[in-house]
Amino acid sequence: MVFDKLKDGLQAAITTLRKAVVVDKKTVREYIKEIQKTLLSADVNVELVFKLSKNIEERGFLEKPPGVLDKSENLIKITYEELVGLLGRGEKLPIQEGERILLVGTQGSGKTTTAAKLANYLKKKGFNSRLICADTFRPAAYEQLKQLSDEIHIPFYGSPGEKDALKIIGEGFEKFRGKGLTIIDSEGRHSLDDELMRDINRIYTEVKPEKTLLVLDSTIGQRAGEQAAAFKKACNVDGVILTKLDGSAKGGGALSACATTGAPVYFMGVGEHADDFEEFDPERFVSRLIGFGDLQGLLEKAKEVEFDEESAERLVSGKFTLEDLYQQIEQMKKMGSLSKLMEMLPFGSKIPRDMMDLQEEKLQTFRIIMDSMTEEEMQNPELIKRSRVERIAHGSGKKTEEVRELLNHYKKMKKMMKSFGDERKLKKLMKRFGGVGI
Ligand SMILES: Nc1nc2c(ncn2[C@@H]2O[C@H](COP(=O)(O)OP(=O)(O)OP(=O)(O)O)[C@@H](O)[C@H]2O)c(=O)[nH]1
Ligand SMILES: [Mg+2]
Repeated sequence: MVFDKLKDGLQAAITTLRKAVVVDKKTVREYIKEIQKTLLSADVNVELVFKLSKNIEERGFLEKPPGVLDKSENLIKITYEELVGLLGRGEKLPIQEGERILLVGTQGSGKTTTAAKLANYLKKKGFNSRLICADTFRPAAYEQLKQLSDEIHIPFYGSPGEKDALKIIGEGFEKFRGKGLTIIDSEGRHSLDDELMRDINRIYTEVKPEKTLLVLDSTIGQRAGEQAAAFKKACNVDGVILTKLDGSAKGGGALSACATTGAPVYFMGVGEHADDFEEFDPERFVSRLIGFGDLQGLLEKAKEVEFDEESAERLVSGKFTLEDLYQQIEQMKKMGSLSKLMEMLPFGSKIPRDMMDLQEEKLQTFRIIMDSMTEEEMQNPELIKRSRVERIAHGSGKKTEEVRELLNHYKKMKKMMKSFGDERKLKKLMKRFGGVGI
């Protein structure tokens, strides 16, 4: 798995912190020391590491934990925020059909592989990707990209033997007649020599690509920052794609150095295969490292839902009414798929699948049925016996079996809620995330 070491280090520090009986100065310092050690071993710049640990320490002591968070949870939240801060802003690269994307980078950084990965990724996003091999330096460049294009079924243009990259690019555009989205693979040389920069500058100036992306090998660690700065002089680098993060122990250094240089990392290569390619989102990334479920995704989703503390209290104490179920269905509509949301929660796996997979349509039916119930029935569903079932079915235009199905679902949910009652965590999480509609 990508970033195993970094992840293991951070999670070990967090586990130790969570196990501490008291969170005093000593515990906090030890926790921070562990975080420092982990970041330094991932090649994050020493100054950055010290700045980050100072921030965690100061905020950890100064800030009053918000809401229901305890001290150690607050420290984890602060660590999360500081790490995200270290890795940049996390904007998405805006790409449009018809654009030309030039890939640049030093030799072996992964340009050709990345060209294919990016084309494949964008194709899956619905773009008409095309590839052009404009590397006239490496003898086998044409064959390499052609083969990759064939594998992923992407139209390709190249001209083996042709020495003028600009000519090839022009012919490629002519062949594709400006249709689709074109990704151009360019030459790479050993180091940041003048010739490479001159060639890249020439291509950049003549082609005027809408996007220029720098492909950087993450195994060079924090030196990625220098490379980004050097390329920025030769062409207007819009962003960075970091490669080989799968095997790199120095990925943390490369990522943070790019952020410091102001070169946003948009994608990461995490293997040799065409699918080993991911969008880089600092918040999501750090959530994964810290391992607190997908914290960020959950926060985003729960943002739209207003928190109702009273209802959270009721749920965990087992007083779960049909009214609560109704509210939850309403909330779920706002939040999208329940199963997606539950996957993000630490205890999500404990929820039976059939409960998570309730169809949208079924929920709608349940809502209509509940609209035909009296207030008394909503608050006290145990009252609903046979004659009431018939009345409700008739009133809502639904079948009696459907009314019974709703009642069964309600009973199951109530039982489940009760079982969460001992789980102090649920209450806390619900408060923190704004009353997740289970
Ligand atoms: N493990 C791993 N290997 C990668 C990744 N990206 C590229 N590689 C490998 O790195 C090597 C170099 O990749 P290329 O795509 O040929 O690099 P390049 O920048 O085009 O090289 P030149 O054209 O010579 O400048 C190849 O063996 C790739 O398979 C990655 O994300 N993970
Ligand atoms: Mg290449």
